[in-house]
Amino acid sequence: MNAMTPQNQLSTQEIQTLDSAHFIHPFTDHGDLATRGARVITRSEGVYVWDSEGEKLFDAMSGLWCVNVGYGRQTLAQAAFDQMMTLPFYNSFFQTTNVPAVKLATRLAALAPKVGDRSFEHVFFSSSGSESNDSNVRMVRRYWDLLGQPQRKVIISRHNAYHGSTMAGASLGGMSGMHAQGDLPIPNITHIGQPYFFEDGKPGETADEFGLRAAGWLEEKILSVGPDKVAAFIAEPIQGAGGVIIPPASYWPEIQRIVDKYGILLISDEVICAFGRLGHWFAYEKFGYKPDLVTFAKAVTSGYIPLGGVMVGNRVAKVLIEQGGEFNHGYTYSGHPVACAVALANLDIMEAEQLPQRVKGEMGDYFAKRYAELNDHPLVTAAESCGFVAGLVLVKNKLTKERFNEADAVGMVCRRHCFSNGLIMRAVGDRMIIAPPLTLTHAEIDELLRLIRQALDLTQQELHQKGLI
Ligand code: PXG
Repeated sequence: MNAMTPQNQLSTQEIQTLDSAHFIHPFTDHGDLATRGARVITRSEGVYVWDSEGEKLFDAMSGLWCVNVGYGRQTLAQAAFDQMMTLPFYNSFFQTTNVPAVKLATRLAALAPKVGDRSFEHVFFSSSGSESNDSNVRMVRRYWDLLGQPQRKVIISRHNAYHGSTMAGASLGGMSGMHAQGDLPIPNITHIGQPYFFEDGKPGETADEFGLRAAGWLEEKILSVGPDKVAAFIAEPIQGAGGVIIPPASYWPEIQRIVDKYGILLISDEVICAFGRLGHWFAYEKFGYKPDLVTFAKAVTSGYIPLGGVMVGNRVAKVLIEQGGEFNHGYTYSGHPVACAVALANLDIMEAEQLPQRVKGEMGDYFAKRYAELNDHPLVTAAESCGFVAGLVLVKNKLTKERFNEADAVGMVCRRHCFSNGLIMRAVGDRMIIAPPLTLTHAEIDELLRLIRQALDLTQQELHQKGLI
C-alpha cells in the first residue's frame, strides 16, 4: 500500500527510507530498524494515534508517559500560538524574567503540598527530565559545599532506576545496558537494589517485610560509604521505565526514617508520577514522604512541548538563595515562555477536569478493578496498578511462577501482538506495562482491557505453537 499522509505527501516507504538515511533515533538498533522500517505516526485525537497506513492505535502509553490530558487539545495549541506572537523567547539569565515562567513557578509552588516542615516555594526550569536531574546533582553538591561539608558528594540511587540519558542522568539511573556504554556511572554515584517484591521477595516473606528489608539496603549503603560522605538519595516513587515497579507500602516510610536519621537529602524523581498519574499533583503526597527536591517534566505540558524542572524545597532553597550568591548553572531555555504558557494551559485543563481527583476517585477504582481481572489470564501474574500506571508479569507457569528465559523475548512477542491489533503497550523484559491518558472514560477502560486480553490470547497461542508453554 502506498498511503499518502496529508502533511507531506510522501509515501510510508519514502519516509522510512529518509528516516533510515538521516534520523538517529534514541535507544535504537539502526541495522534492525532499517530492515523493518519505522512505524510513522502521523496524527492523534483523544487516546488514539494513527500511523501513515491509516492504522488506529489505542495509545495506552500516553506517548511516552506524557500526554496526560490526551491528544488534540486546542487550548494548548492556542496558548503556544498566542505566546509565540507575543514573546516567543527571551532568556532569564541577566536579571530578566517573563510572565509565563513567573506564573508557572507560582502555580507549581501552590500545587506542591507541604509535608511536615517541607514546603516548595521555588522552581528551577529546564527542558527535560534528564537536564533536571543534572541540575539536581549540581544543586545537591552546591548545597553541601555551602554548608561547609564538601566531602558529601555521593548520591545513592537504585538498580533498574531511570533518571535520564545525559551523563549524570544515565549515571543516576541504574540501567546496566546504559552503564556498559561510555564508562558510566560517573564518580560518586552508587546504587542499591530495587523494591521488586515479585523478583526479590523471599519465600514466606510478606510484601511489607520485604519493603522494610529493601529500604534497609539504603542504610547499609550509607554505612558502607560513610554517612558523612553521602549527599542524597534519589528515587522514582514508582519505577516507570524499569517496568512499573510498585514498592510495598512499608518501603517509603522506612526510606524517610533512614534519610532523616543521616540528614541526607531526598530527591523524588516524579518525571512520570507527577501531575495526576497517581491521583495527586505530586506523587510524594501519595506515599507520604518528604522530599527536598522533586524532578518533573513530561506531563507538566502533557508532552505538547518540552519542559522540565525541579521543585526546590525550602531546606535547599534557603541555603542556595540566602547563602549561595550566584549559582553558576542554567540553560538557554530555563523558563522558556512558550513552554511555560503551554504548561499553564495544561494545568488549567487538569484543574477544570479534575484529572488527579478522577484518578484518585471512582475512575481510578474502576481502572484498578478491571486491570486486576487480568490476573485470571493463564499467562499473567502480579497484574497490579497504582493510579493510572499498571504492570503485569508474563509467566510460563502461573502456579509455580516460573518465568520465561530472556531469549524467549516474551515481552516483545506480546508487544508485537498489541501493535498489530491496535494497542500500544510497552514491554520491559517479561513485564507488560501501561500508563494511559488520565481522561479515560469507562467505555475506553473497557476497550483497553479488551485489547490487552486479545493481545495476551494471541501471545499465548504463539508461545504454545513455539512449544514454549
Ligand atoms: N526521570 C524519569 C523518572 C523518567 O521516567 C527521565 C527522568 C528523563 O526524562 P527526559 O525528558 O530527559 O527523557 C525519565 C524519562 C521508557 C522511557 O522506555 C522512559 C523515559 C524516557 C524514555 C523512555 O519507558 N522516561
